[in-house]
Amino acid sequence: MKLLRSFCAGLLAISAAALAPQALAAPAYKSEYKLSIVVGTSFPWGQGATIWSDLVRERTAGRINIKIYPGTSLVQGDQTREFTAIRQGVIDMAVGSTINWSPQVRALNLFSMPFLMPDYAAVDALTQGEVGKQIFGLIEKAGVVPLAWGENGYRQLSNAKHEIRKPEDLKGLKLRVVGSPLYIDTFTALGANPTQMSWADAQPALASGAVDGQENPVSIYNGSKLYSVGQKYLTLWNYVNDPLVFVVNRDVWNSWTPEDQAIVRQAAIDAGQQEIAIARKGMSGADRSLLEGIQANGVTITELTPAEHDAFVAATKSVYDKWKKQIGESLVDEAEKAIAARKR
Ligand code: X2X
Repeated sequence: MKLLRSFCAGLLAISAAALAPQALAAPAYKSEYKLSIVVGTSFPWGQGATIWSDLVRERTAGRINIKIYPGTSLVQGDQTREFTAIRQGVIDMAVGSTINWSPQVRALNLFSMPFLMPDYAAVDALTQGEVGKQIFGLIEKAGVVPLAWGENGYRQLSNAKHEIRKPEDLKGLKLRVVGSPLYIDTFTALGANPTQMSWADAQPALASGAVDGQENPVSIYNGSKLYSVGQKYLTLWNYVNDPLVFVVNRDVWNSWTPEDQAIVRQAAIDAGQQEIAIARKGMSGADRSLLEGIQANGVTITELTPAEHDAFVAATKSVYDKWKKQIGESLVDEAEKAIAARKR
């Protein structure tokens, strides 16, 4: 017995000695951290990533140095693989779209539920409230550290064929959609012919006329100059909004000191707030400069009457009901309640 005890103690001592140097050594910082975004740095989304990177560099006195990779280039433009690449460490950090990560984090489909969020106050009620916290918990559980929310924006419908005012106008239109099955369901319910492709592939497909139209926030439509590839009809229907999430790979996060973690988190929150303000500029209230600029390029901008809007809601109701079950009724119920109780 005595012998066994001393043998075990010996083993423990050996293994402790073997582990100690590794456990005690401070993890090394990388000379550069790769940050992924889908679009370029001139878009509100890319500006948010730039603000975050700059704040982190400044506030850590250069200890954390971030390089931005636009065009989801770290996964060859395949934006629905971005989340997995962050989890695996191919990507260190990202400002990513809820749509692109929804194949891996089912709850993120919430924001793509047709006509769930009628206005910005509704978006904020979700992202800045309890629902947002729950979703961050799920992202964390999926292996990535979420820090703050940003916004790509309300997604609007453009096409090269004719004005769209009612669901019937969508009949037979070939539309590029992002890689989430919920979008296929929504546009199929509306009678269109949706086809999934990455944003990298979408732009040449629009230019060649391989597809008739697409849906994206006005900032992306305008920044990508889609009016110059024949996308002359733009319907503002606010059917979904696409929040962005500022995240870090878990191992990278754990390699930073608590002080640096706090700096990176606060910088993400600050950058997220600024980015949301940039994303919402020029589209409503007194400042409609972005829309006016688009109109000046010969684009017909269509805004729906309440009755026209309701026809789209009715036409997509079955999709809403189906996906409420897929996402989880309790989360969607909570979201509906938070929206009903929002401050306007
Ligand atoms: O692919 C798109 O439509 C874009 C750029 O908006 C996203 O990444 C979700």
